[in-house]
This record gives sequence, structure tokens and C-alpha cells, in this order.
Amino acid sequence: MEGVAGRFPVQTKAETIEINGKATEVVISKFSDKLFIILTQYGKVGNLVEVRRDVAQKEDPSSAVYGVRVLLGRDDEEIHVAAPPPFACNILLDFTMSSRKTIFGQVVIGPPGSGKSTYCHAMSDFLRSQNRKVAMVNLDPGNDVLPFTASIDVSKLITVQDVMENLNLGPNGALVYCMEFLEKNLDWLFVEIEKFKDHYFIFDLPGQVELYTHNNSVKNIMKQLEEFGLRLCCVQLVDSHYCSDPGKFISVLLTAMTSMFQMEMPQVNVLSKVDLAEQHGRLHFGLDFYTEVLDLNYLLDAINKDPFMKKYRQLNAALIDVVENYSFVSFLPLSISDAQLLRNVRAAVDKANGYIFGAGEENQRNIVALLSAAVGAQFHGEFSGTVSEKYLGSDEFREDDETYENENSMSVN
Ligand SMILES: Nc1nc2c(ncn2[C@@H]2O[C@H](COP(=O)(O)OP(=O)(O)O)[C@@H](O)[C@H]2O)c(=O)[nH]1
Ligand SMILES: [Mg+2]
Repeated sequence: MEGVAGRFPVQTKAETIEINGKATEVVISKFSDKLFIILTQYGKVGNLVEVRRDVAQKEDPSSAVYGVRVLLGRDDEEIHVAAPPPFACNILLDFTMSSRKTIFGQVVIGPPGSGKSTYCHAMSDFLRSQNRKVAMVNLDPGNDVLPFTASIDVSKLITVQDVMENLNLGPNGALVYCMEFLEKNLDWLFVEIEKFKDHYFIFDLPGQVELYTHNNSVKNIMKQLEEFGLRLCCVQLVDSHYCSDPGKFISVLLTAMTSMFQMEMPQVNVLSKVDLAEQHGRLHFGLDFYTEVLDLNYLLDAINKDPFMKKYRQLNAALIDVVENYSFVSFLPLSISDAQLLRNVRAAVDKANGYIFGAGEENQRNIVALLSAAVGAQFHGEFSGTVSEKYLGSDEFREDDETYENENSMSVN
């Protein structure tokens, strides 16, 4: 596709696209309050069509939500089919978005109950306290009660409850249907985002793991948001209670890695609720072992002490090998009421999505912001030590940890 933009006096864009295998010329001209679009496969103007987006019909998820009116020329069924998305509206959105500045944000994922909505709320408060304009987006159609006020809420388009009632699906099937429906009607989201284009976006996503391992809707939605001009970082939350069981921790590492591959986005992994890390039993190692994902063979030894798990020794060894071979899963600790930990996560996210280098808010792009982001990431290992002291019990009786440290220091000597 070739584009021509910014011609005086009217801003115009011309492209050739393919519709049903036929080359189609599209010319879009921007007047002060209107867009004029010519779409032709014959090299001349045929029809003049007005397309308006109506409010989505919640009761009938499969219904079209576009009104098409022919102003000039032939008025038949083909025109009504071709005018709404994906053809004309997508080109239109591409055109109207071409002149705006980059939008930054974060997409929060993680299993149900890992603390996503709580994190979204706390992070938005934190960013607002630093004069950042934040728009909250609820993309979880099963979220009945939100701890924050959503600027954009997917439940205005579709809800899990509606789909369960109308299509006789279970909760997980309905959720997958909702995300596929959102993917097909993504221009609804684009139009909503346009209303907050000078904001920083925080997306609260559903937690069901199949959306990040077996289904491509979330991945495709993120890809299209990226193409739309959003610079996003994925924040993956994992509940730190999984650290208390070595077997569960390995499975968490594998799921985190799978999501990282699936999402294909810059990613910051967060170990949430560290204040509750030892609520379900003493951890085998200090917190930095889990956040830095250090030598996992120690985890394997801990698993093998359990007689029931012994028979899975080879399987667990192979899984650990997979994680270690890729060696790029690590976590930032977070307890929601700890401002320093929240600041650390913000610094890592701002670095990952490029906010510190290119955000529109000039007052945020100063040398202090750049340095604080860099420091937050650089000393994160060192930081885990103090978090461990603050949130875990005394290290004195952490015998496995001592063994680990002794053996490590011996290997260095
Ligand atoms: N103690 C503690 N509780 C937390 C923290 N973060 C979230 N929670 C609690 O965990 C529960 C689940 O959180 P929620 O945000 O609804 O999880 P979501 O399903 O992933 O959105 C709620 O009761 C929160 O209050 C934290 O850092 N510390
Ligand atoms: Mg939630």
C-alpha cells in the first residue's frame, strides 16, 4: 500500500487495496469537520455512502453495529456489505490515527485472583499522583465488581453473563466467545481509545489461562492495538503463594514463559502479594531465589524430598531444563501497599514500553524520570534482599537456603 498524506489545502491519503481479489482505489480527504472517502474499482466515482457507527447491541452479540446510507448512486446489498469493517472503517481509522502522537500503556495479565484489578487500581492512583493522565480499560467481560472506575469497559459491548444466558455456554466458553467477539469488533475499542488519546492506558485482562496458551484472540487484539499506535508492555502477575511449593513454582514458571511467547510483547513479571508469601508455609529459599529464578536444581532437590513426587524426578528435571535453557523469566516483588515496590514495577514498565523515552508529557520526560527508571531496573536483584528481610521470617532457620549459599560460595572458591 502506498500513502500520500498532508497535501495543501486538504489532507489526503490514497491507497490501493485488494477487495475480493480486485484492486480497489481508496482516496480519503480530511475537511475541517468531515472525511470524504472515494472507493472505486473502476477508476471513477460510483457511489457516495455514509457510514455511521451505532451503539453495540448487548442483547444480540452477533448483530452488526453499523448504519450505512447511500447518498449518491446505486443502493444495493453489496454496498451495505462492503462499507462497514473490515474494509472502509479500518482504512478510515488508520487515516485518522496517522497524525496523532504515540499512546503508551500496560496490559495486566495473570491467573484469576493473582491481584490484577487491585494492581491496576493501585498503579493508576500512583501514576495519577505523579500527574500522569490515566485511562483505565476493563477488558475482562466477567468482571462484575471493579475496584476502579473504568474509562472504557468491555461490558458495554459484551458480558460473560449475557453470552452464558443467550448461547448456553459455560463460564470459560463464554469468556473465550467474548474475547473472540471483541477481536471481531475491535473498532469499538479503537473508537473508545480515541476519546482518551492523550492518556496513559492500563488494561485489566481476564485471567483464564487458556486465553494465553490455547487461544489467539488476546494475542491478536494486542497485535492490532500495537498496529493502531499503542506502545504496550505486558505485566504478568503471579501470586507468591506458589513459591511455598517447589512443584507449583515450576508450573508457574512454565505458564509465565508460555504467556511470554504467546503475547509477543515486552513483558514485566511480578510476584504479587509478597506480604503473604509465607502465609501457607515457610519458603525453602530466600525471596531472591524466586524473583531471580536462580539455580533451579535446588528446587528439584526440594521436590525429590517429597516421596510422592520422587517418581516425577525425570519429568521435573526436563521441565527445569526447558526454563533454564531460555533463562529469561524473572520477577519483581510486589506488595500492593508498598510504594517502593510499586515504584520499581512502574520503572521497569516505563522502560519496557519506551514511555521514558517518548511520552508526550514533557514534565515526565526529565532526567530524574529517566534515572529513576534505570535505577529501578538495575538494582532489582539487590532490592529483593531487603524485601526478603521485610516480608519473610528470619533467614536463620532456612536450612535449604544455607546449603544453597554454602555450595555456591564453594564453587566460586
Ligand atoms: N495481602 C495482599 N492482598 C492482595 C494484594 N494484591 C491483591 N490482594 C488481594 O487479592 C485478592 C484478589 O485480587 P484481585 O485484584 O481481585 O485479583 P484478580 O482476579 O487477578 O483481578 C483481593 O482480595 C485483593 O485484596 C497484595 O499485594 N497483598
Ligand atoms: Mg480482576
